[in-house]
Amino acid sequence: MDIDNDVPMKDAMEDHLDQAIDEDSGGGSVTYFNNVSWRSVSGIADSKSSKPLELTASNINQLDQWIEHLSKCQVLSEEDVGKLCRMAVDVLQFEGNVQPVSVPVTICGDVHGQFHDLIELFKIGGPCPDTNYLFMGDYVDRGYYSVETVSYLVAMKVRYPNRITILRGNHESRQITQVYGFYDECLRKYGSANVWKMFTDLFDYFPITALVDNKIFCLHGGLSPMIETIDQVRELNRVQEVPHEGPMCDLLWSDPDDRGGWGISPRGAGFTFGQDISEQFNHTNDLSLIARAHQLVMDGYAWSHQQSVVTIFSAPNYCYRCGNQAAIMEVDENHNRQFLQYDPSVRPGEPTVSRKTPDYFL
Ligand SMILES: [Mn+2]
Repeated sequence: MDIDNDVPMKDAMEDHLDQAIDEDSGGGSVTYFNNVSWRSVSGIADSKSSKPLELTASNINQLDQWIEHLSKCQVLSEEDVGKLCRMAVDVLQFEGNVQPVSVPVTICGDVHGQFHDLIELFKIGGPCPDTNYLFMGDYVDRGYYSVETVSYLVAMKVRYPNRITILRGNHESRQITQVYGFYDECLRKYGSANVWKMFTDLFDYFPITALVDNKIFCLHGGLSPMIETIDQVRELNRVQEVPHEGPMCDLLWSDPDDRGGWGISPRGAGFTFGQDISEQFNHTNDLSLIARAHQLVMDGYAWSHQQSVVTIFSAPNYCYRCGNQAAIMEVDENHNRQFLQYDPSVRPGEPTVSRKTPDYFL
């Protein structure tokens, strides 16, 4: 794959500069490509099993080979992606809408196809499966290596299902990936939309939230005016494309805000929610914290609502030009929290971008 021939990210994104870089639009302002043909590809869920995938010696051997290959930032064959996605369905379909997670665990935010920075994340946080990980979505779009990034994380999930949790972000969606890069990347790297179809079908099975030791509620976006209790999240039917509105949409799209109460989101999907909302939700559900991702924060993490909510963003120098640090949050056996910050990994041949972003841009 000759990455040098790609249109620079900067040019590819000019069309979207009217929107703030961290505020993807979920509303009707984008045009979707309705003429792509993907429905003819056989579905990855056609042979869904009635019980969770058993890790046989041959499965493990295959997965270890794929992980080794992917760790060098090399894509799997289309056939192997199909096998991987079918295995992943038989892991993820048995997880809950609110997937229980135990401490210790390291909680991570958006990655957005920045594969080399994901490898840096595992260097900073410790290798999986020695360290338990919880990723809060947005693996694809924006960066150059969405295919490698999501293939790697899904392979790790299937290989170490109890060591890594991967939630769904608003970019794990058929519609959003057609606008922000993953669809085009699949076409470029595979010559057809088949791999995109397989992954976006798989995304329907990703859990939408996780609950760390019954105390830290983790999700990509934020709260919903239609959800008061965590049990209400458990009742949702999550196996579908991310809807344009409603509770599942809100969980993947909403943002905390300085204003109290519910507000209209500038993203065109989800809501903004104030400190009163966060405090009520944490009180009702006996939580200590809401951990979420979804927004670029310059230090890689940011507190809101007097430490009721934390935002974690794990794509350093987002879009190769934002100049932000990335962070992950370690939660130890005693629920002590520690943030680990990191800068972009340096790699030859990548565009060099100033770390300093002018104020007017953000
Ligand atoms: Mn997001």
